[in-house]
Amino acid sequence: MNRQAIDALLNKINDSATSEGNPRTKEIVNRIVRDLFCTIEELDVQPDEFWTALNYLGDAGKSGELGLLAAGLGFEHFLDLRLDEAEAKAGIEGGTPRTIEGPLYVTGAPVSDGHARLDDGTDPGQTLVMRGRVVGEDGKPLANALVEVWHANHLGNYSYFDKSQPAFNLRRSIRTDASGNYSFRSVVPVGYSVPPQGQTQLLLDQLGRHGHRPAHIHFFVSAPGFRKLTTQINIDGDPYLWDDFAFATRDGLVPAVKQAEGAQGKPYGVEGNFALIDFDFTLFKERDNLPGAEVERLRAEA
Ligand code: MBD
Ligand code: FE
Repeated sequence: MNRQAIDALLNKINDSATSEGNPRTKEIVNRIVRDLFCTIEELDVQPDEFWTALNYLGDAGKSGELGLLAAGLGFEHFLDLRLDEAEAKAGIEGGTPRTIEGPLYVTGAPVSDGHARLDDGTDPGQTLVMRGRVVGEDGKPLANALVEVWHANHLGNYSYFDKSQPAFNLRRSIRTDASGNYSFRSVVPVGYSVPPQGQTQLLLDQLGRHGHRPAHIHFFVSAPGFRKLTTQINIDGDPYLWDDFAFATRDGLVPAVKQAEGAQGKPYGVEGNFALIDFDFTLFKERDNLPGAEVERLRAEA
């Protein structure tokens, strides 16, 4: 089919609107339909291939894997890079890099002042203490900033989605103290892998790709008047550190994991050997003329 014939059909479809609708939605959907028509034409996509794809998306939706798919196909990282670019244009550069939220955050985790313990003592992973400060771009500590943290257990599974774990296991919100300090005690996580029998893995197989993430810990860091930071740190040494199926590893997000022991653990109620990570988060002041850093998306609520 030639380009004019495709354009004629697209015009017919677009012109079938009888009310204004939502102009933004119209613009985006019309564009996507045009791009897909062109893909079908240029790649000679057959009807059975088209219906397979449509049913695939339906199945991925039914099994709750669309968020996983968005991460695995690189969309979520792409949105990060676009926000980075908008910030760079507004003069925001440096500081703690952002990286993707992923689909496994749950709202409503318990809030603690200064310090929290995330695990319930049953996880066989190595004890971990992570600590640091939340500072502004001027390096001044931010008291009362909120550090929301969530990560997987020793099997790479997240509470709430993994019903075998207690509510809010390995999920907490910590308010920084007067000096901008936060700390938490937990266990060293293990990398996540997409469900091996799920829709995401099905597509990854077709693409010749794996569905593994390196071990990581997620954060939202926020304070009034500052741009919300969505980020993660990675556990150094993980075989998938720079081979993340969601493309989220970034320079500046791989802190040293120190081995600590004895009196060092005392402030955190830890005895014996443990892993210690020191990490500061830098927040930038909110500015006009810049897309918000707070992303609205449907999130699980426990
Ligand atoms: C995760 O834990 C995650 O962080 C992402 C981005 C996708 C799937 C699982
Ligand atoms: Fe994760």
